[in-house]
Amino acid sequence: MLKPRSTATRELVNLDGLWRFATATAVGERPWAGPLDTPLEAAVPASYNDLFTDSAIRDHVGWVWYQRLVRVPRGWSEDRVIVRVDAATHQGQVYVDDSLVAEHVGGYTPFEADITQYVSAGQEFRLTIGVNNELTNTTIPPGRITVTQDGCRKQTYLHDFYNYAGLARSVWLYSVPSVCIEDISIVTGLDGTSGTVEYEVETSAPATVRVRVLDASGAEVAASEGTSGSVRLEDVTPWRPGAAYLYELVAEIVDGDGETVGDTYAQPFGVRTVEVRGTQFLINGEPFYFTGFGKHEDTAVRGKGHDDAYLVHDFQLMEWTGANSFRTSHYPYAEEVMDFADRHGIVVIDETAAVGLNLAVEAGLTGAPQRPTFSPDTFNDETRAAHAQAIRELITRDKNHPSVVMWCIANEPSSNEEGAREYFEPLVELTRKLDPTRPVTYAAVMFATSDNDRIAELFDVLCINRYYGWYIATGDLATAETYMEGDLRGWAEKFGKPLIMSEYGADTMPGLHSVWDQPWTEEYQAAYLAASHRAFDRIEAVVGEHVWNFADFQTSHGIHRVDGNKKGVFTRDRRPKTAAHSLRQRWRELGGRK
Ligand code: BDP
Repeated sequence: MLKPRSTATRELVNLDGLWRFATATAVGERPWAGPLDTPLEAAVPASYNDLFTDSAIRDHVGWVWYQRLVRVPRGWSEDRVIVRVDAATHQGQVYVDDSLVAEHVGGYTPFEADITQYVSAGQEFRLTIGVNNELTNTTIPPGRITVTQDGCRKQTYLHDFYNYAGLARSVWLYSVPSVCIEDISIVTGLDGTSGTVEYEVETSAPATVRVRVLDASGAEVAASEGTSGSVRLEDVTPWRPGAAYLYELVAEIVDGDGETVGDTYAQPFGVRTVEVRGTQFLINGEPFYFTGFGKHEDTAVRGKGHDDAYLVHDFQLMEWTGANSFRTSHYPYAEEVMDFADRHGIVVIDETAAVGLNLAVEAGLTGAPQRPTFSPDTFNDETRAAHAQAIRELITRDKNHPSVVMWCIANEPSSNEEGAREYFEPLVELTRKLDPTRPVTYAAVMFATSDNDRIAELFDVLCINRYYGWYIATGDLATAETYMEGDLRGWAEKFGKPLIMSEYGADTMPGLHSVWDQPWTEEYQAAYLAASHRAFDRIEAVVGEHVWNFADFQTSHGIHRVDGNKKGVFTRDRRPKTAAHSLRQRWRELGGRK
């Protein structure tokens, strides 16, 4: 699916701003059938949860409704009109006046509808979007809805971040010509000083297609004809971590004489290769060492709402610490983030929203008897079908980003449990079929060890999440360091694959200090990271370290959370804790290499 862009043949109208807003409790069954009867307005893009003071809205389980009037530009009478929702978390329904035009499940990937037949150029229509935040055993991520004694529905879930919902990304109206370019796929390679570019252009109807490749200055450096083919770029400038370089592939639908352009779309891309060889992770044939963070889309008031100011600032802070990469824990991030990473040479491990497929963690946290994770009553074939769809949509959206060097298809699944292999094998196959060019990984939970994990051999790179010195050996960093080293050695020796420490971290209250190894203090977080780093540095197969987390973030209530998770190296408002300075020193020295 192409990101909407304005081109010589396409126009784009951004629908962000204030929309009428109401929960289903307030406006009943068919609110789209007329103007929403509500005093409330909600900002788009933003999660709705923290906008209002009414806790009934924050804790609402079910549908909420957004509505606004939209005028179709008067020049669009010959064009097709598309409405595109960048994300509706977790389920969306789009109505144009009284007609349902799109439905979508999955909270972090876009969807769109051709609404040409419902609207007229120059006229206004009523756009209503319903968003449902419910999570069940067959959604990705999963969750559970319970009903309290007084009949109140409550949403619980197995992931450690707040279940923010709503329209957290942009909504667009755009035009395309009646015969248009629907998708472009680009795969690049390096051959000495040349770059190879294989492309495929999908059109809405059979059409004559021409492509041109432009370099960063806009000069044409190659051209080809046909809906698929390959071109060679002599003296190519590769896309490198820390030194981004983007070309554009301009695809055009032309008529018979080649003079009239029916549709045109410019797709940015970078020429780079990714390869796993032995225990090395190679970008453009050179060993790459990941330094950076597991992140979240999370800020005060906006929740998961995308914000360009935070985007710029977060990348500045990452650069300041010497981070060369991050993981989109635990869901696909806004496309603006991916584009920014492409333009600024930041490497991305791109993750699906499959977080919480683990009932052992639930049992550990609640003391309830453990239910099997993979079974007809828990995570089953239907869950896997939703998971497969999440993988498809992630790859469809992000396949052309040079910054994306690996797919992470799940965070902390119960990979040591019976049924894990059967659940994951088809999903890994699917991922490889959809994209044979990128390695595939998952992030392994603490309970999954090199001895009992059942899925590690299916993957190319092993991402390992560990909390020695925090949940285990709390306050005892000498023991933590020994445990960490022993654990990682086990994986390295058994599987011979690259290891990335994809989570390690300690909750830290800014302003709390101690001369001793005292958990929650700023010094402890720095010492915890240093102890972990000593262990990593002794193991050759470790090719990266992503601290958990970049910044403090909101979670659901729990006695182990103090206004959210405090493992941020930065506070929620992006001020550095002590550990940020020590990381900066280490990572700047490492410089992406070891
Ligand atoms: C890991 C999860 C992550 C949590 C983290 C923590 O992958 O989402 O926030 O633990 O406990 O298990 O801080």
